[in-house]
Amino acid sequence: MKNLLALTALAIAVAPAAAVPVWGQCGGQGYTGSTVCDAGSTCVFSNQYYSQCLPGTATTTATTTVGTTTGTTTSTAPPSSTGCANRTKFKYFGVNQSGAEFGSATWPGTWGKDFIFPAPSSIDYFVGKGFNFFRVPFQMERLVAPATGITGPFSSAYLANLTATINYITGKGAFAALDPHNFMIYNNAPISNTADFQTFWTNLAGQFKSNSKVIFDVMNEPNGIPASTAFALNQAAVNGIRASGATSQLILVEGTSWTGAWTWVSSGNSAVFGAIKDPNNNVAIQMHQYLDSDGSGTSATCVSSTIGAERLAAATAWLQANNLKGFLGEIGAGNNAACISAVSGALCSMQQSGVWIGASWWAAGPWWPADYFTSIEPPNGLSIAQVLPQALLPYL
Ligand SMILES: *[C@@H]1O[C@H](CO)[C@@H](O)[C@H](O)[C@H]1NC(C)=O
Ligand SMILES: *[C@@H]1O[C@H](CO)[C@@H](O)[C@H](O)[C@H]1NC(C)=O
Ligand SMILES: CC(=O)N[C@H]1CO[C@H](CO)[C@@H](O)[C@@H]1O
Repeated sequence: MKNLLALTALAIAVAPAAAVPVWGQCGGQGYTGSTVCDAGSTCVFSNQYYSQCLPGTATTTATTTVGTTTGTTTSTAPPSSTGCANRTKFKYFGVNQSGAEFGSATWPGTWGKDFIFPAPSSIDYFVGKGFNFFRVPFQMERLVAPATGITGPFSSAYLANLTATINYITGKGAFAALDPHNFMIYNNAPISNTADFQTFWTNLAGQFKSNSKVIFDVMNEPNGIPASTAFALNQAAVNGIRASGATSQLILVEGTSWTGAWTWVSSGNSAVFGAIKDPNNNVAIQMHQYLDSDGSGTSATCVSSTIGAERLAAATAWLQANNLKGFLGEIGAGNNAACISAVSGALCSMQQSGVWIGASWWAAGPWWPADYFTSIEPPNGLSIAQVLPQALLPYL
């Protein structure tokens, strides 16, 4: 009801100018532009500061049932890609494969007790569905021991298992992203030495330089550091990777503040990451986005059925304005109608934007508890029954 009143008020207050394209802003406090959306989309109240043109016809007070989950939701986003006109498919689409980074701060830890590598059967499952991307997190301290530091030699046993996983994935024709899942923290201290970090990446990329299906994901979710520091470390890594002779593979850089898409501007990342330079011109900006109220990915309740597209809108506009490519390395949400619509809306907005080249669900992995709300580990992870067929497979 509140939504309808807000829309009515907006329509009266502002004389319509040219229509707003889908996903554009169409209202909000201080907004003076058009409140009329292009044909096929509707102006939907998001919050007091923001209304947005979303695909479809407004059903802001309707009760909608999506798929087999019943529930009351204010759905406007399409439950499948059939409602997502003129989309461009992702080049990379898949899941995170969690396990090797488990057992945080247990170094080196014991295989099978503190950490594990992804199951080949799980990789087969997703390749069989048509996915072609896996993000493989690992813990740096297991690869390069604190005793010798990040420029030291690799643990041959951990590297061998990591390489076996990567080679298994790429042997199936899919892409594998190497993901040091360290938040820009190593051995309990922030990574700050750009030269050392560059050397770490020259060494690691050197191990994989002849595998064209490997992707280098510089660092998972830096946080607690200025955007400019995160940028300098990422730029050093790009330089180090190319210096190793790995000149063709995609590199993914991540900003501070957990590389959140919805905080890309407020974190300061937007002010610095536009300057990223890759001599081989194959770099993309990796961002993460969860759809719960604090954006942490810890609650199965989504803010609304349209929150996915809304939280990505500013980041998408930044990518477009800076002529950069984006990669949504983590998205995850609950197994319910509102979240399924929100995820679908997010992926639709990305595929319509022309600037997002990939996405991956958080997460598969053999050790997620049965009730972990975004587990997509086959056969029974909670995201398998509904999220997978209704919100992910339509965007292949
Ligand atoms: C999709 O693209 C075609 C061709 O450019 C265009 O005619 C059509 O209007 C577009 N549809 C929507 C819904 O944007
Ligand atoms: C590597 O994997 C094998 C099993 O395939 C296991 O026995 C070994 O402990 C693992 N080592 C490390 C360091 O992961
Ligand atoms: C929802 C979720 O599990 N998010 C996780 C994403 O990855 C980071 C790093 O492992 C975790 O801290 C989050 O909990």
